[in-house]
Amino acid sequence: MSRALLSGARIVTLTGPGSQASVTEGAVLVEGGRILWVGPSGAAPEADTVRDLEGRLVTPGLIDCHTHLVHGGHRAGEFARRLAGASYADIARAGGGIAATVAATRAASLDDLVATALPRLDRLIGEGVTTVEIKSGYGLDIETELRMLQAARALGQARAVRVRTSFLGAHAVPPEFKADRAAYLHEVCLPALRRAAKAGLADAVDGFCEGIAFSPAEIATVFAEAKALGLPVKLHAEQLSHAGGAALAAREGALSADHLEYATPEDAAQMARAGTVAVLLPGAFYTLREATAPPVAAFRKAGVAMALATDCNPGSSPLTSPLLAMNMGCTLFGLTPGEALAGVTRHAARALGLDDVGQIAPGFRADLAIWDVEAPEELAYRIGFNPLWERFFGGIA
Ligand code: DI6
Ligand code: FE
Repeated sequence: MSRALLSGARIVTLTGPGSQASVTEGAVLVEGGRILWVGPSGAAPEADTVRDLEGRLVTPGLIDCHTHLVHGGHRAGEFARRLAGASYADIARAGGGIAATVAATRAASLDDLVATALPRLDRLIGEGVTTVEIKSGYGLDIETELRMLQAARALGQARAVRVRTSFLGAHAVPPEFKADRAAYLHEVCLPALRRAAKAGLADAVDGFCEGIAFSPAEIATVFAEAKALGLPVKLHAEQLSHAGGAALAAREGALSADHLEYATPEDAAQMARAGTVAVLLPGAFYTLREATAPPVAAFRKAGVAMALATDCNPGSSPLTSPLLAMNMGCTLFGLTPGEALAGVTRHAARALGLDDVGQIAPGFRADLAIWDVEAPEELAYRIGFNPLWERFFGGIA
């Protein structure tokens, strides 16, 4: 196997405790798609090829751990309605919102879903993303939920990127089941989940715990099925109100609870005990012009790992820039630039239950982003600027 050395780098390994983003001068040795060695350039082992990075910054490849990348249509019309004063919940109650995207997604073929998601995926990849999570949740019938997950898998074949899927059948109650929520859960959501699991289409199970979506008791039913199928869980929790999702996620040992604008210090304490990652989604906070930010200080104090993601979706977060998510995480939520970087690398890996990405250390996958910047803070600091110089996926540029 050939050994490739990247020398003369400034490396942010993200291996330190918490969210330290300290820079070390050095080299990374890659073999067989994995990192074999990290250390000072002068002490590097023999390699077949050597590339001088001339002081460029190397971070782990970015991980976008919460997206709804696969969907039909767009909702630019709703954007205009919200600007004119309608709230996200008003639009949802009037049959727009998620239901509008459900109609467009049901009408889309597998090929359509892949083709329309590819430009969004390419934007993420263009900013150094090497792992992306993609959810279902705009089908809300068995066939379309499965088709969304198939599209997500196809995206992972179409591009050099690792795709992790989450089944999100409990995203909204579709219009045809408004009068019988229990029937939706038992006749559509749970059977779809079983089929997705059997076909190997779901890596995790997600839900939307909210007044306009599902109650903690309803989500618990879905989580019980996930457990029976051996799948990890995660949850959209406390986004628009405090509905009890964060505590449920912690009780169930969820990988992550996501959004969390209305989470409390008590929720933070329970999440810390359970090791549940807080996934912060400033794109949705910004788009919905929310006034209540997630309790970052409480998460920090309790020792909850904080991840950051785009939440790329056609309604509340039409965002395809993890770098802008980092900037917003700092400016809107008060993260430090170091926390923002850990949020799209080390902690995002944890939110997906992955232990071979998100850090630069021997044994980890050689998923790397090389940036034309001097300091890691620059990644979060600039707005609308992309300094990616090169990206390695499994050691391949
Ligand atoms: N919370 C969100 O922000 C997205 N889903 C969710 O549960 C929004 C989905 C949409 O508006 O289409
Ligand atoms: Fe989401």
